[in-house]
Amino acid sequence: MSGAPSAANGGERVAAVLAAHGVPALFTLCGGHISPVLVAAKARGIRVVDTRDEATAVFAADAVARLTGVPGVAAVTAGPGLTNTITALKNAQLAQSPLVLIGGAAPTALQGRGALQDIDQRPLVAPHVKFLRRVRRVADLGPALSDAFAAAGSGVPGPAFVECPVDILYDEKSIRQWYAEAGGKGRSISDRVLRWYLDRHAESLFAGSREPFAARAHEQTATAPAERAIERAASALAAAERPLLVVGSQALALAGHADRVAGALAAIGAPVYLSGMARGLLGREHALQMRHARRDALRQSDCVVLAGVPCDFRLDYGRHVRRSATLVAANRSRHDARMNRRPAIAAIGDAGAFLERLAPVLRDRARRPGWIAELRARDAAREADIDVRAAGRGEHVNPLAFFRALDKAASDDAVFVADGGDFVSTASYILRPRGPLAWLDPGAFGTLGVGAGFALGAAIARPAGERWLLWGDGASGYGLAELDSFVRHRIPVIAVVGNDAGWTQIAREQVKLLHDDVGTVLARTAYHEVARGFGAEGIEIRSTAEVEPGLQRARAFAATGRSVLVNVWLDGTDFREGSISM
Ligand SMILES: Cc1ncc(C[n+]2csc(CCOP(=O)(O)OP(=O)(O)O)c2C)c(N)n1
Ligand SMILES: [Mg+2]
Repeated sequence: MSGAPSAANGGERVAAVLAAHGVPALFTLCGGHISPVLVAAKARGIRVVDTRDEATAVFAADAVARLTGVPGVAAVTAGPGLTNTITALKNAQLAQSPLVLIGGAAPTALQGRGALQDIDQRPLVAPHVKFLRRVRRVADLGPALSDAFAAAGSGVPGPAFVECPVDILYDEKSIRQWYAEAGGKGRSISDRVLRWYLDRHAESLFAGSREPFAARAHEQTATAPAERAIERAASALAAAERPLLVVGSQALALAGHADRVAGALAAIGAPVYLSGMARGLLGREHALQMRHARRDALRQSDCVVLAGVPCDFRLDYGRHVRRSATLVAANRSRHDARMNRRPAIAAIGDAGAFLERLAPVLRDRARRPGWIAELRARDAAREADIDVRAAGRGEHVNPLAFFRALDKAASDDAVFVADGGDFVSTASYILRPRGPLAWLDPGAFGTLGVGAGFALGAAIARPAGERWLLWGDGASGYGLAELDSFVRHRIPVIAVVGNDAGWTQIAREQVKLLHDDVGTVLARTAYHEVARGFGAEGIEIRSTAEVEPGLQRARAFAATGRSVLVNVWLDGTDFREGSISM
């Protein structure tokens, strides 16, 4: 708990609640409506990270939330500041990532009267958040923000929005003076009525704001599924010949429990596929972790546990799981647990807590060495196949060979951020995240443009360690201007642009089906020179021989606190042939 003097202005009240929750940074792009929030946050020692696009600020808050389990926070100005966040808000909602968005708004007395940047923000934001509060009194600001934190992190996590009109953020004296001036000095009856009205209005804005105010912090908690469901799941796994676990992002919603969830998986002993934020949970290598041919394994398995994974397009709407298999779904969301396919056992509650509870009940009864060996052999065969493909040489750089080299070069504390099409899908098969919470991708919304914001968020959540921002050349266009933010904030990021001069993931199918590449072609742009313009380092890699030295130079720059962009000219590959997501 952290207090604030009772006369605290609105901005200070907001900052006090952020401080009480241990918020490490406030991501923003400035605007007159939110200035008091930024100034008060800085005064409280909260790092203010200003970006070049409001979407970046929200993506960064999303990444902080995913890596720490505590809602990330962004503040944006009224109107266009807020409209620019919508894609990032939706992405966080679909990824079930808890964040708090603070939005400015026109002065309360002028809303709906044509004030600057004044729009009705509720209908715009409401579909994308799980909590929305339009604050109208200074005294309500602190409680509204505390409630936003509580809502964002509880149940199925997601974004929360608090609208803070500018006239409740400044101090009472300034606002009263402002309203007095707005009332003018006219002597007519209507002038006097206006002044009376504005005086009453100011009175209501500040009502109760002289009472003592203390910021409330909300603890993140999670509900574990019912004991009965855990016991039934344990019995089903113990009876299975080919048990299989698929663990997804939601199992890591309590980021601080990552090691405990990893320990539970090791103790359960069944083979595991990790997806989304759960990638890397078992480290770079683990005897139980399989990386390839998930579909085949799912089709073979007679008991599948989906821990925090819905049956959406990534599991072919549930069709990857055999009809006769016993399906166990552990999920905070009742809807997600049942989507497209009714599980035999629905364990409603935190998926990580489910695994933690399952391990001691199951003990070692689901360890099947023969089945594990079969899957291991298939994994090894796929790795050997990748090696063969990685050995192929063309004019420029083979993407598979590139990621094999990057996997060797990156440090043990590296965090990888994936933003793009085929280039990053290839990365997801080859790069091995080093440990828990060391891989960030957009999630179910498949949003291009998350990368720069995610890298900023990762830098705040994990100040030590390398940050690799893997960009398709198409995707890089959304975030290149943030190299400016990396440089200004002295946040070293190693950005890698997979330059195949095109939106290849789309071109691949479009050309095959429609025989035209219209709209999918880019140039071999000199992205590394763009980076230099922003004050970062730039490295160009055009051939295989340049890959290893180029990566080592990039790491050396980052180690001295500099950001660097590595522009890699890619050759075509058929590695992603046939993969299409709808
Ligand atoms: C915001 C957004 N716009 C468009 C798409 C559709 N889309 C998916 S992958 C892709 C191509 C990405 O190109 P690039 O980043 O260069 O990666 P590549 O496939 O070429 O490796 C596009 C346009 C999307 N997912 N998100
Ligand atoms: Mg591309």
